[in-house]
Amino acid sequence: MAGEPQADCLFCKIVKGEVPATVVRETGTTVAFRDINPQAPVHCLVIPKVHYPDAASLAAAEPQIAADVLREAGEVALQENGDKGFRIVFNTGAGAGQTVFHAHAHILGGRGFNWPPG
Ligand code: D5M
Repeated sequence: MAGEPQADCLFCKIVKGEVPATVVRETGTTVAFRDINPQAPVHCLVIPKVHYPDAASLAAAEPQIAADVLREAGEVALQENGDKGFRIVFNTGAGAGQTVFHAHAHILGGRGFNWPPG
């Protein structure tokens, strides 16, 4: 069923505590943890506890939870990087570099960023 945990999903396993992660914040609907392969001094992921393959499908099915992810992105940035600014990235689809197919927001901070992004 849509949103149900997937047995073969790494981030569902983090939600269930079956795979360890350095959790920095948790709410009823989201978990935020440090990225294992940081691309900036601050690099956290915010994921919904429900399973959707990407941010767009999450937003279509569960707009309130998608809003929760965005709100938590701001809270994580504030907690980890103060008010110095941050970048939110939603890689969506393999062609855009997505490698884990459970919706997640990258929260990046602590350095400068280029535009257009790479
Ligand atoms: O980003 C997927 C991200 O997930 C990538 O930056 C590495 C991160 N990752 C993968 N495994 C783990 C674990 N176990 N803990 C923390 N972070 C992890 P994507 O947008 O799909 O390319």
